[in-house]
Amino acid sequence: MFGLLLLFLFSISPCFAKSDCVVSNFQVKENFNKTRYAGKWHAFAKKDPVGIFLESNIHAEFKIENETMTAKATGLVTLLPEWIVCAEMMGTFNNTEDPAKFKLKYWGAAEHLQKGNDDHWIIDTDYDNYAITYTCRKLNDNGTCADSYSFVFSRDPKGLTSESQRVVRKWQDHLCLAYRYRRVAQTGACP
Ligand code: RTL
Repeated sequence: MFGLLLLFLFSISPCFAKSDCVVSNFQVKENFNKTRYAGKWHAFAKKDPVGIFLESNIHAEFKIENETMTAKATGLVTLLPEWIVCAEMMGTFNNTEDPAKFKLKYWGAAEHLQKGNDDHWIIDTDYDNYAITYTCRKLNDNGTCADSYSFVFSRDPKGLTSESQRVVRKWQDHLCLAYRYRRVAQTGACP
């Protein structure tokens, strides 16, 4: 009986939101408010997708332009072993029926940079300190993700408080990406 009660308590508490790794079951931020999300964010950690990706010194500035969120992101990318650039990327977040789920259409300021249209989910944010985003590019037949990337963003370029890091770690677990993140170096390259 006590065990059942514990099980019930755990299952209703979002902080203990264990998931089955099925992407469509992942929780996202409730009543996401893009106006509060606007402004500058610095990448604190990331989990990479397959292939070439933004490497370090990643930061992004989000704006709202007549109800639509847009962003300009910058980060270091190695295009070829001897060709490392600060990539300036633009993005438009097209709304979907869920206010925390977007279709991110992105392209580079330079023609040779990657273009794409990725799902972009805001998993959690407190707007003032941290945000965690998630993208699945390719689903497995069982609904889990075969190719994902995820960012942990911080308002403070110096990093996240241990309290924010604790919250973020729970969400990384929820996304079935625990221990798959690497810190993003912020060395002042790509200002
Ligand atoms: C993030 C949020 C802010 C706006 C944009 C984003 C994604 C950028 C990506 C860039 C990839 C660039 C590559 C360039 C090499 O050709 C999610 C940071 C646009 C995915 C791989």
